[in-house]
Amino acid sequence: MTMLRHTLAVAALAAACCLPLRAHADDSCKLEISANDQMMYDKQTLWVSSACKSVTLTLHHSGKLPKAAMGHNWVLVNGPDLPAVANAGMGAGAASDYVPAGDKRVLAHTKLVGGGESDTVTFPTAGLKEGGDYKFLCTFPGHNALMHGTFKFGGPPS
Ligand SMILES: [Cu+2]
Repeated sequence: MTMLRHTLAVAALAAACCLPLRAHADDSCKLEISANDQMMYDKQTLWVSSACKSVTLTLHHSGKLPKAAMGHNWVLVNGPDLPAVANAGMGAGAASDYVPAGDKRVLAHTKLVGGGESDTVTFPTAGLKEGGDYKFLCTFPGHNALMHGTFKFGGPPS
């Protein structure tokens, strides 16, 4: 009995020890998110391990409407900056994909995509804090009210 309990304890320890190794695999630092013609992302929360030195995110537009009518992008910001970046994005206009050039509040972003298109961005995590308050949004005018979510860097997956 004691022997069995010991064996189980060792097995549990071994499993616990090696789980975080998976976080180092490249694939776990890749994210996918889709947006549609109903002005919705398919995910409200994105998570990556803080072991990721960089993150690669792909935005898919699963709809059919053109970029000018229902364009979507994916913009990463500090939570409190979301409303200001949404406003600044509107001001930047379609030619800039609704992302103000050189805006330090924009931590990462994709291009604006229309129905059937996708875009991928890879960005370093060096400037991100584990457990920080990060949000993502679409800056196409009027979209951020519905199109926003939480980006979690490190901490427990959700
Ligand atoms: Cu959008």
